[in-house]
Amino acid sequence: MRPFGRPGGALRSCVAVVATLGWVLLSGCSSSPPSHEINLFAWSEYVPRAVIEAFTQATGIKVNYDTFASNEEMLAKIVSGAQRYDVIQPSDYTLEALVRARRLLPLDFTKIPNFRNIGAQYRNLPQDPEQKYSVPWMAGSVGIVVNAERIHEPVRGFADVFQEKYRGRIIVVDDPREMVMWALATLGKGPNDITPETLALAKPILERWLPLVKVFDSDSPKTALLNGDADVGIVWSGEAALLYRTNPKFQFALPVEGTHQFLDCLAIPADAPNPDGAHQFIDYVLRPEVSKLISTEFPYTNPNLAARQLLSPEELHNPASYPPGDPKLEGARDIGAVAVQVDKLITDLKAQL
Ligand code: N2P
Repeated sequence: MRPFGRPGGALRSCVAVVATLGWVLLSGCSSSPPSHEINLFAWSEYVPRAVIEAFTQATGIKVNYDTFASNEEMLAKIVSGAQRYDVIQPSDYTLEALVRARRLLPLDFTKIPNFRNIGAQYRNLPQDPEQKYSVPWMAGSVGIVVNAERIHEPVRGFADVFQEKYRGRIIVVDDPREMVMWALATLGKGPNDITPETLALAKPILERWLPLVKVFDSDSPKTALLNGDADVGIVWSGEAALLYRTNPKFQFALPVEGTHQFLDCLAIPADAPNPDGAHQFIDYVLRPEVSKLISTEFPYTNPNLAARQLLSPEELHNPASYPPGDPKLEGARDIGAVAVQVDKLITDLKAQL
């Protein structure tokens, strides 16, 4: 959990990361691990331990799993070169930035036959239009969870969450890009409508909102709701699905102002020490029965349609995992150099808390 009011070092270093990403050399430096290991760098609360162990059982390849809690934290580490990874897990807009900066290895899809399980609507998206560098892991959205035993009025949108009466009862994911998108959504602006001008409009809104928040936590936002530290939250949809599964008093809604759909992917860095092991891992997690296990432990929207067929009716009817009506949501795109300003805005605002 990121403690309240203390922006992480990763956030600060993101400024440098985004500025340097474009010209960092591709050359690696440290010695390669033996080919029976891979280094995986993925979001926390996203890759089941049992899946990693079963992969090692099946292939003899050990997986060293490091976690991150934001795209910016991941980028900072990749660009620093402090550690070389074989498989990383960027979201859409960060995948796009990594492709542009030529930081990724083109995948050999002859080694990933299970890619056939991925639904057409999750392929060839703008961040990787020729589907050269990535395979989808999970999709999802960011929505509102309310503990309906403690909050009795409807909370339909971002503006409903950030009300004075909920001061000290709110948990949000600790993610600058997200927070800016929420504020802009209340002005009718889309997730990619981020410019210095729109940021200036978002600033007074966020100045009002952030002091109301009790907990900023991207790793496990469900926890504050489960333990009663918060009664309302803006969280990853998979976390909301876990809450709903625990107790349907945790109700989920897509914000009326609009939200985006994220697509988290697997990719191989250009300097990966063990690209062959990385391909084996990627193909393994796309097996329907393996992907089903991932969905069951972390119930996001599974882009693997063969795995979806293995899910139970309860899993498929969880409204946070599979929102009724399958709404078409826009994806987040790389916003280039403005990303630095997004991070700075939130870092500065949180420093005042
Ligand atoms: C998993 C977080 C989901 C990441 N713990 C949202 N892109």
